[in-house]
Amino acid sequence: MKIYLDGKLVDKDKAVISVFDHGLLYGDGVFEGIRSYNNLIFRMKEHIDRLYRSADAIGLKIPLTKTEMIEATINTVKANGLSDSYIRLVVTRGTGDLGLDPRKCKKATIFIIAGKISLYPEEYYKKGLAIITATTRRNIPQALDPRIKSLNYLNNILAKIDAIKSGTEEAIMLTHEGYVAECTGDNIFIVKKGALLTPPVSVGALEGITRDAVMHLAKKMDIPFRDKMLRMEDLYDADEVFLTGTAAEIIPVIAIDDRKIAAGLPGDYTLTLMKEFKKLTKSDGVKY
Ligand code: PXG
Repeated sequence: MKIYLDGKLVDKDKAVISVFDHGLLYGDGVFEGIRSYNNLIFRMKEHIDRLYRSADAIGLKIPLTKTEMIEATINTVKANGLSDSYIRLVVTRGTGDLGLDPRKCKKATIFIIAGKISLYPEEYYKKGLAIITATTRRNIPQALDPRIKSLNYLNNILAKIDAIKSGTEEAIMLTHEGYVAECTGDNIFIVKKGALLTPPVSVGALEGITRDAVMHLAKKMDIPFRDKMLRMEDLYDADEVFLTGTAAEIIPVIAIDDRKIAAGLPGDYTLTLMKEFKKLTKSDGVKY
């Protein structure tokens, strides 16, 4: 396996960074998770744009232009001979010392890993997922905006532990005011009376690229779509619920907190969107 590290492609066991890197010491950095299908990198530009937006939001200067970053990403996937892959792009504040001061980090560290990911076992895509509401609330935007895809994922990991403790795979995270925000690594949608609803990102959620792709598909398919502040009652009462994310793609949810959603089976809108999304990933993307 070849890893891109600060301008070079190196073997996996040579891809090492300093213990003084602030990405490791403080979670001070940003990242992206991108997928390629059939030698096509899905929504590459959107992911790179979000990476630079996240970096901007934490005052981190990425020492590559977007074009250079795209080139480095393509070279990394190619070097690993993968036609279907999961690409992890990471930019940290860089090597500093034992102190928060980001000025001690003279140059950002950049690494790119191209490997494989499968988040949920295949059976969940057919049968649907049972999830819970986490007791851990989502970070408030005024403290750490969930729109920033930072390396500081402890908020999400604590909610993931809530999910695991209750024997499920994923958890819904509410805002401090009790509105539905998103899941630990996925956005959430509901279908109600033939319309697709999802929380606005301003509530405190990541502006998911899969979420955006689903909104485009809904438009193309003439499915009414709105973003709306949602409460748990709206979810319990929904006709369908599904999650979206680069790793998960689109996955049906059939129960929340031990309550069945409608008949407790993946719904028609969800199944249709899953099919259309699969087509999109196979035909749309940056070729390599
Ligand atoms: N919310 C959060 C908090 C995420 O981390 C999403 C929503 C979905 O966004 P995209 O742009 O991917 O549609 C994410 C993304 C992993 C993994 O390793 C997690 C994500 C993406 C890729 C890999 O678990 N989450």
